[in-house]
Amino acid sequence: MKLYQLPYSHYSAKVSITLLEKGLAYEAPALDAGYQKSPEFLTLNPLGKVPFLQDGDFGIGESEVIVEYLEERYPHPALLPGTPHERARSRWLSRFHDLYLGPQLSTLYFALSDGRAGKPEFQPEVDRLHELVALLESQINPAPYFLGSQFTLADASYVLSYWYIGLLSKAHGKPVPDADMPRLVNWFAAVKQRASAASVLKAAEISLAQ
Ligand SMILES: N[C@@H](CCC(=O)N[C@@H](CS)C(=O)NCC(=O)O)C(=O)O
Repeated sequence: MKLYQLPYSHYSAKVSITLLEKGLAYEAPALDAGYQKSPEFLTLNPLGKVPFLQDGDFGIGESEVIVEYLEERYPHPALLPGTPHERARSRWLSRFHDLYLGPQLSTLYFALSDGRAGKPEFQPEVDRLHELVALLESQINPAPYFLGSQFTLADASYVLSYWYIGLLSKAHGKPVPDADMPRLVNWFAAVKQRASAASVLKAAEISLAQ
């Protein structure tokens, strides 16, 4: 399998963690930032976004679609819980990440280099991140993972994004204190022990330090 990804992309991290958790062998070529818009890549993924997975002659984009595909195609170990209610809950958390928290983190990330950071008119975007973190905090009760003792796709979604919550809220001058997200803090303490999460976090740190 070949995963087109960027090590600092929170959507890519979700797929890398899923592949690692399932013990699936894959290659991840080093890509330059902006490779997503190259003609070569656009023929694979016309949306021009990573992650994109090539599995034999089958290629698919969009992180959540990719991990759901992997779950169906390679069901062991399972990364969705057993009951319909739990599965819906896991998917709700993944959806909340992809539609709300993830894009807000992207907004804050790009603002650091496009001149918007620090401007008074940008402050609502920073406040919005705090609101989304509070909302997420109100929706979880980790034990130690979001759905209990089983690590699921929902957990995979948030590993790199949790790290970005700290990094970006601080960079924008309004850190989210641990006291505002005690459940997430406890969740991350468990999640970062996993080899999959540790390796993806390390790769992101290295790539952002370059
Ligand atoms: N909904 C997409 C979002 C993917 C995404 O936004 N990827 C970013 C990197 S984090 C990207 O490739 N952006 C390039 C662009 O939009 O031009 C997913 O879940 O895969």
